[in-house]
Amino acid sequence: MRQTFHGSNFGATSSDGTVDGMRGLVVARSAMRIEVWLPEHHRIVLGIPRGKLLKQGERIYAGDWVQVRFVAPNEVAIDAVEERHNLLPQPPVANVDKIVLVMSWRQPDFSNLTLDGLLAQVEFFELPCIVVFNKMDLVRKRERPKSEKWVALYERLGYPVLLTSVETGEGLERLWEAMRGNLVVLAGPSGVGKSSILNALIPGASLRTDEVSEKTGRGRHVTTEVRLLPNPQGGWVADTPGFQKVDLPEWVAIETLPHLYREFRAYRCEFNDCTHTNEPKCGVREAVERGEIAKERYETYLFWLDATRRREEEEEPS
Ligand SMILES: Nc1nc2c(ncn2[C@@H]2O[C@H](COP(=O)(O)OP(=O)(O)OP(=O)(O)O)[C@@H](O)[C@H]2O)c(=O)[nH]1
Ligand SMILES: [Zn+2]
Repeated sequence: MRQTFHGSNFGATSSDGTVDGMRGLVVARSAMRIEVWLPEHHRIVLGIPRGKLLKQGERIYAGDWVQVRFVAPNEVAIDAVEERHNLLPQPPVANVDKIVLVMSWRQPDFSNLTLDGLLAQVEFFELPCIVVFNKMDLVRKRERPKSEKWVALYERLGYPVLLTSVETGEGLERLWEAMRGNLVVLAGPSGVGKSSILNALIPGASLRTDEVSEKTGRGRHVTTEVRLLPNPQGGWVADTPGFQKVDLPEWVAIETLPHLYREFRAYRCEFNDCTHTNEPKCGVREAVERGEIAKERYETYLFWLDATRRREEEEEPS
């Protein structure tokens, strides 16, 4: 976790010798309410943003580190928001350290197309990520070689892969190890076991996919509350899944997609804006032909490229 402070006089000593600033982590955020964890006090208090902060249009999200001071025994004023190093949208979570991308072998069946789409989103945010293949108890003996082939493919790309089963407990110790001391967001398609994993780590926890409607000063808003749950092993886990849409979202532009397949970046093409489809002297296509880039990856790339192109055409005003 980041230990430095940017552009602030955090911790400045005032004339009476007391320390002004204190750091807090926003662990719950809804339209109506902000809860702040104070590491120095080992407790969670209510956070009230200072009027100046709101006037400046400063937004506050779960995962934000804020500078606070007590105004009541269980209440702090939020004076400033520290610079965040990333912000995941929908629902917003700031300063995410790691994405745990969960897939299953069966129920639902493993889809490398879905996984590659999710990995592209992870790359877009430049987030560290681990890939979890859950429900390993459902892999039949004769399916093992096939599953091992996929594991090897993603490991070759540099993504750490863990094989787990919430049913048998296989691989969970290693997963907890990987989630320790971070702000982790679980992502993955519906039904793969994200909620079961969270519940195995934090008994009683469940992943919230519901939206709550809240009354604010400006009328009713539909917002999703985001809460960070304390990982008993250290760190935090968001109680809402990341990348809820398995489709590539609209912020992935057609020019961006080639950069989101990490192994493509090592190759040079004749054209800087090469889409790696039918351009001459395409380094990526040559690498596919030589077997250096897996054809399974290139195929999903073509699928997502086509899907992105069609979406952009639909969006264009006619
Ligand atoms: N056999 C087996 N079943 C599992 C495993 N993990 C989860 N399940 C089951 O799979 C089903 C879906 O699990 P959830 O944890 O709800 O999946 P999810 O990813 O949170 O799904 P959404 O909430 O729809 O996003 C449940 O019936 C779980 O009991 C596993 O490792 N093995
Ligand atoms: Zn190319």
